[in-house]
Amino acid sequence: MVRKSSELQLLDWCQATLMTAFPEISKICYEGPDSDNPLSFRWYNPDEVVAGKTMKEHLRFTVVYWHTFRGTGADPFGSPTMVRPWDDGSESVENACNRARAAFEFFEKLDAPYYAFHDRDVAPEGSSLAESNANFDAVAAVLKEEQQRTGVKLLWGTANMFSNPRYMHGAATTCNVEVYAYAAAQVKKALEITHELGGENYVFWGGREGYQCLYNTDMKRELDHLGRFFHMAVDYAKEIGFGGQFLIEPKPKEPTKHQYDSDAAACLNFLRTYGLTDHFKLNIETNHATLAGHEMMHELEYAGMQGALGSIDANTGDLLLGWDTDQFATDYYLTTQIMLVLLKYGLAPGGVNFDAKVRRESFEPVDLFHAHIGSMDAFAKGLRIAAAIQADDALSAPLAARYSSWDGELGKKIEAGDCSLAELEAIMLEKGEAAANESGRQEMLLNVVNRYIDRG
Ligand code: XLS
Ligand code: NI
Ligand code: NI
Repeated sequence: MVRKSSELQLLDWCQATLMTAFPEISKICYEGPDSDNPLSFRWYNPDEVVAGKTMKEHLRFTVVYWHTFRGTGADPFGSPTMVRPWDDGSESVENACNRARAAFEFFEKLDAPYYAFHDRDVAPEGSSLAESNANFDAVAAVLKEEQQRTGVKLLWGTANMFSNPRYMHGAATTCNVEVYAYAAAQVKKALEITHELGGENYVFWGGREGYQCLYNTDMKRELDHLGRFFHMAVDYAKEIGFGGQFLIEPKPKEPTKHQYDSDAAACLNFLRTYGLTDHFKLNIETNHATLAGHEMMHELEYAGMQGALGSIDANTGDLLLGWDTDQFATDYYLTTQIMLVLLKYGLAPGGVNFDAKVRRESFEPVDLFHAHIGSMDAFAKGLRIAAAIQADDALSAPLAARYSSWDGELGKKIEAGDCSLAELEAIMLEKGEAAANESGRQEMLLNVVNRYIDRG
């Protein structure tokens, strides 16, 4: 049974290594929708085939290292709250290695096939770049060993170029050329380790790439530098034979007032301007979409329709708050909408990456399981619902019907670029008035989705 946190705190990690980091928890299994066991899956049945593939293949669930193994529960008003018996709280390499073993026990017990990290999540920053690189190498050796032992794979790696004070003005958009060089070195190393660990993607989230004030910002110069930086990363990946997908993660604000990669449209415009569209796709995050004033489905569709949907950071925000609360998503409407778009465009080599954290009040290790289980189930249920909607053409048939006037001769001519304003004017002068409109049937379609949600 679940232990009380006070008991867990008493566990000495030296003893715990002989035992386990999560001694009270065994592997989480699928028990079906009627199960009352909170430590079981009710909808995520990894080997069940839905829409031609197993759920495991569709969903590619990923645990993030930063929130799940480095999140402390600290906020601007209070100190850390998390109880993590395997972590001695130090910045030593030894502690980092212990933590890595605890993390893999978690991935294994949760049956998560992937994980993702920043360089500085997994290994402590040293007092020089060389020392940081050596620390990263030492922990990467343990990660590799654990990957081999468990079969858990690396979805993506990235470099944290925002926490250290050197990055106060940004990394690839900094006004300080040596900080830019330092960031380049950090990405070079993170690419090498991601490659070494068989990472399937490499992500750039803008960190502090943006501005607080335009009076002190040369926007054009900063964006040119960012474009150069990405080209150098692409060249280096080629040089070392890293074939993973590069991803940019849009976010409109936080920590800067304006982040350059503000939304999918801004990112794609940037990639096109700097000749990078062949090398990058997007990693779309729900909470970032809503901060940008978009629905997640909008951002996914916008990226997908341009062949640029790479991966998702699966979380949710609080619509009453204006910042990135990174909560675990459990809303079936949201997961259904996400899965409708993912079924349309596909997700691999991306994944459903839980860039989400437990609330600071949910401080016990078991809460990490509850959080992931709930969201894995919500995505699995969303997949089932979306697959049923898709199989019945329940949304696509009315959608096609709505545009059917474009399937006639006139529509085809316009779409083929074969028409002028004058020709269209001639047609309408002759007809005198356009054909009558038909209802958009929005309310009916919302009811259709509800019907599929009811059936599960
Ligand atoms: C921050 C981002 C971050 C990225 C990885 O808001 O979501 O967690 O996913 O750098
Ligand atoms: Ni993210
Ligand atoms: Ni985020």
